[in-house]
Amino acid sequence: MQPNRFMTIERHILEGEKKHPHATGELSNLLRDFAMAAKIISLEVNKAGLVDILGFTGERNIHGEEVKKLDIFAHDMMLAALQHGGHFAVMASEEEENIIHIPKGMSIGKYVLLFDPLDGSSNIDANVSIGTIFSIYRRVSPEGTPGTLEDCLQKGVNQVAAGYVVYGSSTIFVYSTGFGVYGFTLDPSVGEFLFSNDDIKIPRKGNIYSINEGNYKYWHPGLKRYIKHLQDVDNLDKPYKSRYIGSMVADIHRNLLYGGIYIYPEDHIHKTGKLRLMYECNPMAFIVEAAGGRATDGKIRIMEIQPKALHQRVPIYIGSEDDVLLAEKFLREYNNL
Ligand code: AHM
Ligand code: MG
Repeated sequence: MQPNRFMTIERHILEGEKKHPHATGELSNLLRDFAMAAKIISLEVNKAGLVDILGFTGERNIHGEEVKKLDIFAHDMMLAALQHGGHFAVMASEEEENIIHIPKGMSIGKYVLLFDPLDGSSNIDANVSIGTIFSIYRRVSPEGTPGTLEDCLQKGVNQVAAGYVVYGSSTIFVYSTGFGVYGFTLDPSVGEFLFSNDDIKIPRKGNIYSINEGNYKYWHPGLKRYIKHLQDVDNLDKPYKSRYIGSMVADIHRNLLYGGIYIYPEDHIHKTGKLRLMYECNPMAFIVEAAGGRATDGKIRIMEIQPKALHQRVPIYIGSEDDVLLAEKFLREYNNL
């Protein structure tokens, strides 16, 4: 189906809600709050290069106001947009060590929010794509009480919604509640996210691999052989393309549309990988699986891993199903040689 060009994200969420007669509308409201936070972060990201031109000095701008680092700005904006709605019991962010309680005086809701406010932040100064990632769970602790760490440490399979925003050549918001994956592109002239990608499905097999190849010497033998296999014209009609932005959210978004595999492996330096289970791997796994893809740590489904700590890191192999399956096979066959 061709997306309706004048369907805003707000209308799309409302239409989706009508299909679920028992929906309370709460999830819809909080997704709308996200869209608002994303618009504000997007505006600020677009101004990033102007900081020097406008004479900002790092700590204070020309008005004597404190200049926040963009990832801290994004973190604060997410809290500002989402804390007040009464939807959440507790939150956690990649930028904060501990769980974030809802401030006193604000109502406490039944959902739990985990987010990475600005992923790929080393790319900001070079005008390269970055993103925001979020994940929503239902609380497990009793309603009406403050949320707990246990609410946050749920397996990815318990997510009720997840999504991301890529601030790239344009800003795109992608979300899923488990049934279909939908994309909305920000039209800056009207300040609205307009429906651009209906029911995104990842190709069953792609021809792109995304991995930091600079770490080759630290890799285990199975991964070395797998990547060599993808490059080897003796095994394939055509070698795979190598594409690595260094912003997970942008790399996975591209592979979601074109097909392929994204890997941040465990290796001799990164013993448990680099990326965070709760803020990066689970939400991206939820989206990619909802689009028909696969996400594992090389053996176990990402969303089946029982989290032990908020900032836990795990290896990740994510993307087109056949590509991830083949990577797992190489790990099984060659890692212990
Ligand atoms: P960040 O959360 O500090 O931005 O780090 C996460 C990022 C991912 O977006 C990206 O894929 C990865 O780190 C890149 O790491 P490396 O530079 O080791 O390849
Ligand atoms: Mg991150």
